[in-house]
Amino acid sequence: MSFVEKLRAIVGDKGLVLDTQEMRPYLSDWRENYLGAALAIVRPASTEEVSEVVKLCAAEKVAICPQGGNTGMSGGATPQEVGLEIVLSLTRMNRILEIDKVGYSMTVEAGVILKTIQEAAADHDRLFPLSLGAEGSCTIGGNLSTNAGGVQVLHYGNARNLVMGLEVVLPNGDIWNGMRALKKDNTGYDLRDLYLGAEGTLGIITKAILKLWPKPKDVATSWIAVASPAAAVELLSGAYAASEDNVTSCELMSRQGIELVLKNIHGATDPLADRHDWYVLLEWSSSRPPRHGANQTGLREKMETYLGEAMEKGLVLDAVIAQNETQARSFWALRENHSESQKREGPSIKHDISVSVSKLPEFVAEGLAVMNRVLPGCRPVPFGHVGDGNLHFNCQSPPGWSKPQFMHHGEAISGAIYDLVTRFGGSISAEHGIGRIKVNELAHYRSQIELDVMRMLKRALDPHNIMNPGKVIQV
Ligand code: FAD
Ligand code: 2HG
Ligand code: ZN
Repeated sequence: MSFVEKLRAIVGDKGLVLDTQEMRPYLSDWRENYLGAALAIVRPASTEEVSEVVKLCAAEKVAICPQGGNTGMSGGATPQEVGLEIVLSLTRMNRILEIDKVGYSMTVEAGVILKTIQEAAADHDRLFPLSLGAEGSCTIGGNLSTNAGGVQVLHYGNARNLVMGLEVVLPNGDIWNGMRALKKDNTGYDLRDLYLGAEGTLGIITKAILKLWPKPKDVATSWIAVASPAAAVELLSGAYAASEDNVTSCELMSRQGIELVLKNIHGATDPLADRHDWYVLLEWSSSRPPRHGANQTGLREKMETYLGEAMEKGLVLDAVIAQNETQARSFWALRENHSESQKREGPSIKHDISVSVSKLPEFVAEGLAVMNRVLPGCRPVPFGHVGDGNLHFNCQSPPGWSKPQFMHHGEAISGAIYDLVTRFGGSISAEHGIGRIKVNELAHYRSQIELDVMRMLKRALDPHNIMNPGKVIQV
């Protein structure tokens, strides 16, 4: 029997994509940086099928590229060009298996779309707080494998903090059952943490037990013009106490980014009459319903008072607080459409960096100068999660440039930014992971000891290097 026929025997016709046209969407990434090739797209329907497929691949030394919603930003879900791998898509494993309302947990298969999880939690008066622009198409398996961040990390933590148990198929096909709904567990090394953020290079996440939180009942969202990133950081710093610890999002954007969204996204509108250089989207939420009346205020009133005081101090130049959910959503659309509008505008280079929050303003000033020095005429588009010190310090090509023309300068621009990040004691990948795009950078910017330990782990757990080869670390 041929390899493909053996695969068919495990997953059936429904679980196999061989047609060239149908395979195409699985073979390139969201950013269209890579176009890979594969022997087949394999779509198992259960953990047992994943295990059988992996056992077959281990026996025949065929490499596997795990894939969820294929929204990753680092090329980790795209197979290499040689065409000797299979893409193992988890998208048929899309069942929510249990919601434990009392225990605040949800058990899911790896291919469930993030938005489906958020909605299921809300239907049970609970919150699953992971929230990001790709939530309508990314999967929880991909979120956990990239240790995704998003817009509520400053309050709830990133994906690593939102999960209790995992089930993983190991590179030899064994199934590790770590499906324990435990908030505390010190029994030896934490295997769970090993697979979170491993980008499919150590095994395949097939199930997870997620943590839930109370559903917010009082939400205040504002769109704020600030003079500088320093004002944004100071505004956030004071907001923690003013909101009584209810800051759930704080996102920074520049006028350049807003211009791109207004130009490229149908229906986008500027909430403020005048143009400003910098904007903050600030959201406070609480599970306590707003109580109005004598000496009782909801978050909206508290936010109004806080922003009024900040305006008197010169921290805030102008601001509008959303009066309803529709208006809040329109503010969020301006923020969440940054990636899409950059894509529509033309070629861009992304830097998914972090530095400590207090150093962020200085980093931005130096980073903008660096970009303009390396490529005069390029359009810096810094935006992102100011509360995490994590900015997408992106660079849009000068207008009208082709991708090859712009990418010619990619190494010089990124090298200069990563050197600056290193000088600031920051990280060259705060959210999107290493994937394929930053393999050389990881090797350059992490210490020899760290690289040696990572390599030892990879070799021990995946001795034949069949799990997503060429991603994260070269062995
Ligand atoms: P994929 O892209 O399919 O895969 C990502 C990586 O995980 C690959 O290395 C893949 O091999 C591996 N993988 C996937 N599933 C499994 C599995 N079950 N087991 C083992 N390995 C697996 N990221 C953020 O962190 N924060 C953001 O705010 C954010 N916003 C985004 C906005 C947009 C518009 C887009 C397009 C992307 C954004 N991302 C963001 C990037 C991306 O990391 C997330 O969308 C998401 O976590 C990826 O999930 P996915 O299912 O699409 O994974
Ligand atoms: C976000 O925060 C994502 O919107 C994507 O992480 C960032 O496109 C980007 O650079
Ligand atoms: Zn982000």
